[in-house]
Amino acid sequence: MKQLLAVTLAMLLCLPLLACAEEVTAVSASAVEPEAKGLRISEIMASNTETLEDSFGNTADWIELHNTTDHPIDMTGMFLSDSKKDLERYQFPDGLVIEPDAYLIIFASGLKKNVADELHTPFKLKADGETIYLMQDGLSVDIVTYPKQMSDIAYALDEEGMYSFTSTPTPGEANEITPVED
Ligand SMILES: [Ca+2]
Repeated sequence: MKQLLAVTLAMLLCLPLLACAEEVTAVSASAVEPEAKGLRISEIMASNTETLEDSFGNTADWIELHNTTDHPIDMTGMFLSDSKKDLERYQFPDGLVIEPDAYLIIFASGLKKNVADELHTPFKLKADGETIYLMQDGLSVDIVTYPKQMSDIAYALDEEGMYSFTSTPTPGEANEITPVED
């Protein structure tokens, strides 16, 4: 009887500890989410020959971001990269804000600096496919790995949250998925 009591007591004592441990785990899990969660890499074009021109008249590769949240997102301290070994290849300008449901275009032109109001990353997008990382404080906000791309065909997020090829590129606007004909 004494033994049973001891076991019961031990269990009773452990219960709050277990509950406590669970709570701590939950808190730390949510704490590792980046502040900019909900900012998506919504569309890319890795082989742009006539879809969109930058201010130089060049048809550089481009990346579109979409703020899918209902609050503005401050891009200060955020990065884009195409290399897992260097996740901070391109840093967004301090104080740049993307409003709710707004889009932002970044030219992956290979230029070393932004030009006026235009954003340019020092890397280009490989048409054969690669991975793009959107980072904040060492945490991934969004990552897209894309396959081999076709000229002037965009790779865009559809309404189900899946990426599809589309022959209707929409840089800076809501995506439109038009299946590519063979
Ligand atoms: Ca778009």
